[in-house]
Amino acid sequence: HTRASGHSYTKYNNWETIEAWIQQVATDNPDLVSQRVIGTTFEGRNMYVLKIGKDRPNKPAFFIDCGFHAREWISPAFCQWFVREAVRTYNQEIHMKRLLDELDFYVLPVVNIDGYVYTWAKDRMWRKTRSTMAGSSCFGVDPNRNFDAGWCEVGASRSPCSDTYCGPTPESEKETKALADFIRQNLSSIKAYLTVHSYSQMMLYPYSYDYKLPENYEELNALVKGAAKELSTLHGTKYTYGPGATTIYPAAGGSDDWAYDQGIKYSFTFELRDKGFFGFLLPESQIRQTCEETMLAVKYIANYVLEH
Ligand code: ING
Ligand code: ZN
Repeated sequence: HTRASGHSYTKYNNWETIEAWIQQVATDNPDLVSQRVIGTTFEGRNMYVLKIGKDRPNKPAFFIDCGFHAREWISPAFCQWFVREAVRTYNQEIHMKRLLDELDFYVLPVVNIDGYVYTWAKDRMWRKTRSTMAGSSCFGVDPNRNFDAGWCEVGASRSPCSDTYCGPTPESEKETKALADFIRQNLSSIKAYLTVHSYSQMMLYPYSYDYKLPENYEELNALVKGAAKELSTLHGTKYTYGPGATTIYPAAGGSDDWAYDQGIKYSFTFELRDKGFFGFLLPESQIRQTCEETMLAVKYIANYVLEH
């Protein structure tokens, strides 16, 4: 069922199609899915969060966002896939039923909508938001350098023309402010945070803004080690894992570090396929396999979170 005109889970969908799909998936699955607008982007587009789970009081929650960086198209594709698999398998798989009976998933399918639209219309390799700055002719802030976690201290730039521009202040972007406000408002229920990026096949956890390790470092490492092993069982895809600073590069202002410091002890960044052959231009023919294997990792982590 669940169809919005032109929408496909095995193609990259433009924002108009994703927005119609959000309405449709909520309308078609009223017992499991609800939708709300958590803010608007710089250019005035609605930002949506889908809540997926069986309605029950005092449920813990798992927050997942996609589409921080405009050109990482596999990321929004994964969020759409996740929602479809959740509603499709609820009545077929005891594991998914248990997850949705006992957890709520908040899914934000595209954070940086303006940037995503820009990659469809003008520049496929755009990364940042599309905000304008007084005194600069360059556009946009890197949303993953814009959170208040060691803000702009390392791996970020104060130059508005840089691709890693941290912005004039933390949460200067309407998009990051809306996301941070939503998490602050739901902090008592949110037990896990996952932000989905591409590419390089990595599972990262805090910290990226510093070489210090999180207090539950050993637990997080064992957890992503298990998730990476689980992911690899499907197609043999290899993921590396570890703290952001030493596994990918030191970078301040990222959302996973911020969420962790808010008290969300299970906080991750996934970097999906591939390892650079196609890079951001991952062919549509790889959407299915990428999303299927990533589902295994996300379900593995969700199960763990549920039991702890
Ligand atoms: N990688 C992330 C980036 O924003 C990252 C890596 C993760 C940085 C967590 C900081 C914190 O640069 C991509 N591909 O965007
Ligand atoms: Zn990214």
